[in-house]
Amino acid sequence: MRQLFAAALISFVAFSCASVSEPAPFGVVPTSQQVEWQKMEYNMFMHFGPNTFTGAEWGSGEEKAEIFNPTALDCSQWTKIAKNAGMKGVIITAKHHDGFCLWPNPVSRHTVAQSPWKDGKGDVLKELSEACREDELGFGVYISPWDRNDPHYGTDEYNDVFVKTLEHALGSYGRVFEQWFDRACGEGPNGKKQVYDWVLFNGTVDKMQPGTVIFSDYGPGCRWVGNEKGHAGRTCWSTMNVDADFNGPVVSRKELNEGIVGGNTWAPAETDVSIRRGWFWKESENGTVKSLQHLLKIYYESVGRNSLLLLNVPPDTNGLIHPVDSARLMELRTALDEIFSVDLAADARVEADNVRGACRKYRAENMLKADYDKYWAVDDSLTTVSFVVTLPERRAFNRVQLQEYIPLGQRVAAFTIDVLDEDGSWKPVARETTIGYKRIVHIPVTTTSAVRVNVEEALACPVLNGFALFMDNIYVSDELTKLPAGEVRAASEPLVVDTGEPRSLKGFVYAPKENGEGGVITTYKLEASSDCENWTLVCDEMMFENILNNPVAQEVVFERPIWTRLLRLTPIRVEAGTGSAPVPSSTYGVSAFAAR
Ligand code: FUL
Repeated sequence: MRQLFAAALISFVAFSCASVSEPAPFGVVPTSQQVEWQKMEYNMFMHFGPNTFTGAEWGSGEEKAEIFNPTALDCSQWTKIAKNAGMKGVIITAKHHDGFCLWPNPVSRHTVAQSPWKDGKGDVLKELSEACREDELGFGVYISPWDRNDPHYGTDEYNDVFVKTLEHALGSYGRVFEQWFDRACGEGPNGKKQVYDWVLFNGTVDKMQPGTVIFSDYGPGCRWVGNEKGHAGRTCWSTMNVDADFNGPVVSRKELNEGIVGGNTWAPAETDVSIRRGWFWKESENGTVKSLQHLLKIYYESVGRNSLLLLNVPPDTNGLIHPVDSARLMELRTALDEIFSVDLAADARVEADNVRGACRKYRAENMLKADYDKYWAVDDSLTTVSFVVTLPERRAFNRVQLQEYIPLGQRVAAFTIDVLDEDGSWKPVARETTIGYKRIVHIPVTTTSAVRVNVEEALACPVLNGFALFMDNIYVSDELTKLPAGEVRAASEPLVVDTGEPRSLKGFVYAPKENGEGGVITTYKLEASSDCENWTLVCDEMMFENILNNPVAQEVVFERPIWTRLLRLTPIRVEAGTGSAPVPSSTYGVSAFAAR
């Protein structure tokens, strides 16, 4: 009789579950390639080309191909380091704004084929794509539409040249997981104007590499996070608005940073940031490699905020990753392993207020299992719901990790976390907004036996596939806030450096205030004087390259030293800074530029 009853019960559960439908996808959802892309979490960006040899951030396009001559280039050194660092893919600047191609592009006369490297027979894309395959890493390419070398740039023909460039780069080296379109252009008001055919460009990528994730400011595959400092928004939606011609609409840096709730395209944020001050390797920046603490902060504010981290590690003039950078990457890997190796909730029990159709398939325990495609879901009618995770004993932790099952869309708009106090009451420890693919919430070190997560607002019934608890004993401080503030003054005033007596000056450094207060000087004139009265022009209409996107100290080295006592930098163009970037406002000041 008991057996009969059990059989009846099982068939009842089976019958009732069969009638419970899976949650319908909500809004726009990722393609399977976008889901796989997001699961990569942490990739390597590599800026390499003529700038590596000249020290420029934006090459003029007039550099001679002869300068590109790495003495010991070894792509497998790069991929071994990326792999050991825990990264899953590599994206290289196949063509930066100076137009130089790291592969023998048949429609360009400014490539490795014209360089002395390997007697013009070398091909960085070939070597790197092979090394990526060997080390099971994704291979991606950055190909800049802005081209300061190509003679067609600024004419209708350029778009066709660019399409041929794409076809060749994307058709010659096997699978490409991401195409990086940098929309930067520093031509200025009097420069060349190129109307890009984005429909054609994106269509070409789709034709050559179906499903490849296309990066640009807006997407359509993934979007720029709105700053080059390494911070996604604390609120971070994976949706954006993209027009059919891929030309906008114009979105603010805040919208890039936070996404647009209910946007028409799935275009998650990609956080691109350099391990160094600039994007290209410079001997003088070997001492600026970001500290472990800084990199951990970036990791938490990108991967931990529903974004992918694309960390730039630029090879040096030998064609190798410098030991300072690789050592730091290994420190980061060790720290991440230590923080995330023990999930303190792995052996917990979970009980939710609601389980979809009371069906086992959607049980809350699914959140603790490694199977990505098993999730906890609730009834369609619910957009507020809680679950309680009970630990086998009291445990200490300071990170709560949550994951939404993004193949069905991003839904959660607000949630809180409570912990069980010793007196039996629930104590709130966090109030946040979005979750997305992965959210790592920082809470003070807390010792407890139970955690409660309350979804307080959602666009549709929540669907979560991950919950974990970690103890981080390594990331202790936000060292950025400790940097001394410099002198704050309006960027439009001339900046004068008096070195006290005439001497040989090799160059100067200009550092804008990091949140852009007072504006950022983008173009300037420089004069020199030995008596403070008679000024000689050193250079005019000079540009601080990429300074709006990456407003860090810029070092300008003169072609030959100047004998002078004073330098005067007069701003020609001052532009609004990236005030929306969520960095502490007192991080740096506008410092007067200093002679070296
Ligand atoms: C920017 C470019 O202008 C920089 O040079 C760099 O490549 C960065 C990743 O994107 O927009």
